[in-house]
Amino acid sequence: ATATQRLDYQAPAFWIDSVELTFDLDPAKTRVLNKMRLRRNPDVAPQPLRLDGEELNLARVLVGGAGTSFKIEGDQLVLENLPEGNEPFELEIFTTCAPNKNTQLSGLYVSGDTFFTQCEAQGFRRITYFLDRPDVMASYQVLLRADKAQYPVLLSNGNLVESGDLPDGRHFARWQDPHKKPSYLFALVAGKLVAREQQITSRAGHKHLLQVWVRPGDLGKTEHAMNSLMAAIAWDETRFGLSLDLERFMIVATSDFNMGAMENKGLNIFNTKYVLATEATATDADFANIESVVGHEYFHNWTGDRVTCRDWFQLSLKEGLTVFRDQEFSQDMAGSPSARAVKRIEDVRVLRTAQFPEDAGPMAHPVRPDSYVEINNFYTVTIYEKGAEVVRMQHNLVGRDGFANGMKLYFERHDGHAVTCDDFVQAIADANPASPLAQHLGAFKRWYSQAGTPRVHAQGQYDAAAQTYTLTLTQSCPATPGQPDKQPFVIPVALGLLGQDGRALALQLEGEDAAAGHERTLVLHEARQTYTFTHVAEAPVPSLLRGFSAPVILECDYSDAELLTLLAHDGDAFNRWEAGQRLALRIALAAIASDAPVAQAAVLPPAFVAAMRDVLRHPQLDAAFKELVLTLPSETYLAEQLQTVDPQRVHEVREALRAQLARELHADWAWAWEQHHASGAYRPDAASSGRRALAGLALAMLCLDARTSGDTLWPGKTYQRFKTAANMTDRLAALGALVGAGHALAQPALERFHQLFKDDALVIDKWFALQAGRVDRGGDVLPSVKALMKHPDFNLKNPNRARSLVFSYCSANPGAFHRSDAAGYVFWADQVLALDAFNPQVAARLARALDRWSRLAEPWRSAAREAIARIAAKADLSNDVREVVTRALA
Ligand code: B3K
Ligand code: ZN
Repeated sequence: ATATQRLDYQAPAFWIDSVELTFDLDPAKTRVLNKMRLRRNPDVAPQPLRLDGEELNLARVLVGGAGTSFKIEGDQLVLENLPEGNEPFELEIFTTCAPNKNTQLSGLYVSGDTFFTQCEAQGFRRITYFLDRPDVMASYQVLLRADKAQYPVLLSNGNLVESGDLPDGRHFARWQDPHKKPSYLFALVAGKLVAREQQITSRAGHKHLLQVWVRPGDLGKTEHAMNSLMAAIAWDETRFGLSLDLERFMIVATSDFNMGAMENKGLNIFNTKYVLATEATATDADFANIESVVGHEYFHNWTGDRVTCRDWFQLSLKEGLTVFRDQEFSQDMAGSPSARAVKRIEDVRVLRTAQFPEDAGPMAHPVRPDSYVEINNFYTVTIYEKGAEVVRMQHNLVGRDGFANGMKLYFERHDGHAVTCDDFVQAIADANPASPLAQHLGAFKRWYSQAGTPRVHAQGQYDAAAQTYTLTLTQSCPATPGQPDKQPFVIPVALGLLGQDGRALALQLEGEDAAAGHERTLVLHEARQTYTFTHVAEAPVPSLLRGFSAPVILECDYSDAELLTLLAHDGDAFNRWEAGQRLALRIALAAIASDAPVAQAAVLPPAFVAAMRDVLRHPQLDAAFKELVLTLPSETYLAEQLQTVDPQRVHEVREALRAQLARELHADWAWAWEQHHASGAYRPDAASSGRRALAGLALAMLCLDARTSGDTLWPGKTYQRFKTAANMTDRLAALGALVGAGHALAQPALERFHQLFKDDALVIDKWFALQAGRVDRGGDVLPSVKALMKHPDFNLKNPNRARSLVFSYCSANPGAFHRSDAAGYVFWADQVLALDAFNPQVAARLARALDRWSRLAEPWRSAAREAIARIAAKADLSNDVREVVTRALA
């Protein structure tokens, strides 16, 4: 397979103005008639028409109603004898495909007894021959025909214009999309589905019909998704003045889906995981995810659908922007400043534990990549989460109103077009000509072109005589594949200064007439810059990169005392949390590096334990925030700080520190549980879910401590809680506490849980995931994962199930996965190969689990390399997996 290069972009030689698609739906053989109106692109030299098509059976091609000659070259249909000149002409193509054989879940496929499509990025070519590229935007009219009893519901994009019965028990529905769109936004659904419906009137005064379509038994689980959709619609109107542009907006849920959800115009298709929820079956995290994914896909209606990407290298144009929008939405929904900060911390945690490693590994790529072999491999945390950070920096550099104006200009300029990341930044800058963004535009755009996580080093110097504080910031960025040298980035550093007693100091820079508030943002744009603050009456503690104002690694030589001051007093909640994480990191890294046995090396000093107790017992802090502070940095995050990683040492050190926190704060955990566990009526709001999160952590710690103390009271209470819990969050927390502590009650609880929920696939996913993700004790997780692979409920072909068991073990449980006998890696390679035989996209995700192999210590390093090489040695790998393992071994 050859790589596609960004700089090779060429405008299409033809435009497709309109498409009429007719489907005769049949699982084994669906017939597709594709009638297009095309014309030559006058800006491009005359050339043959090359249409993409994959796994299609071609029956007939007509130009202007008459037969024509054609060639098949690889995956393209080539037409040379087309009318000359710029007049539109009609092209008809008849093909068939086999949806029931489509195990890749890309294109038209069957899930249960229902037809679904997934066309992004290049699935439309698996439905019909087409110019399957995002810059070809056409008007779509779709006629669906199918057996009425088996497929009573027939859906596609846009408005239903006609429907009725046909002979032989068949029926039809005709849909018309009022908006032009690229082929990746096409969708159809056909099957036995029911809808929750809602009529709304927008702020703009228009009426809309909202529908959430699910299998008949699931209707009772759609309320939260519908509420989230209504909230998202209202939010986009208020925050950005963007209204729903369709009479009807539909969400459909399927249990077979490669990812989370898809923003097809007017017909979003969702993984059931991000639609279905009741308090009995879904956790607080599920409720929050549903809100954010429903929001995300809805927000795409403007950022993605109305303005789309010129080519797939511009993917972050829609994804980074839309993640930024969904993160802002979730923060606004969370409400209080503290709840917003909790959401921000959670988002940063994802960035740092998933994107930073990606940016430091073999798959590192810029937010706007330069080349790819398989575009599906580039739906990454870099494109999404780092892309969102790059948008957030723009937002912060021009201010909230400035950004709103920038968005307005972006839509004025580009509505209805397929554009580039440059076009976006240009619009934000042009709407804010006096902003630091406009001032440093060229350099700022390096965030799009340079991969790697920049490091910012901060050095402070206090001059008591002069009452000045001088802060020197230097930046650097490590080499990444294909990019040995980097130019300086534009890095907004939001900061404040704290006095020794923790109060915020006024900030006045040299040359300024007066102090300007207690927080400001420095814009670091050179390799090294120095800032002098004046009228500083005492040696300050700097609070830097507040709110995580840029996606960088901040190095600052804080003393423990300074970090304790920040943890106790910082007015910025993010940095308050960060100070605690830095302290824990420091302790853990020293213990990991030490030659002493874990039991002696991994010890939390009394000051740290006391600080944790103060946070836990703090009268003002929110429970959700406490839960985040009291959670130690993950094994993955710890490993990222090391040059050479002994994953077992990392695991053991973290477990030892956790056990100490469980032991020494025993009375405090018991207090926290008593204070927070009482559950009234279930509500998934930020405050109540924060209380449940803290109570859950307390229970886990109390059970963990019981493991060594021999206490039977708390495990007994936990089992009781598990049995009587009124909602899934509490029930799963109790189950997780028993399983995590390896308590004897875990087994009966797991059996009972399965028995209770055996008919609910999403809950059974949790049951698998909990067991695959549990704390490893002496290598006991892998044997149980292998046993679970043989469980009658396990099915590798269902992506959710594969993720719940195989990914939870290989990608989310480093202590269990990195076995010194290499058995984890052997298992991984087997599963990648097994998945690749029928679903390359999912296989390639799993193939990423060993991205960071070259940092492992021996014997893990060699064993990992061997496992990757075994995959690479397979002759008939998919392009997807081939690209991942080739990069890993490069
Ligand atoms: N745009 C889709 C992702 C498509 C993934 C294709 N492999 C979902 C989203 O980001 O909203
Ligand atoms: Zn998206």
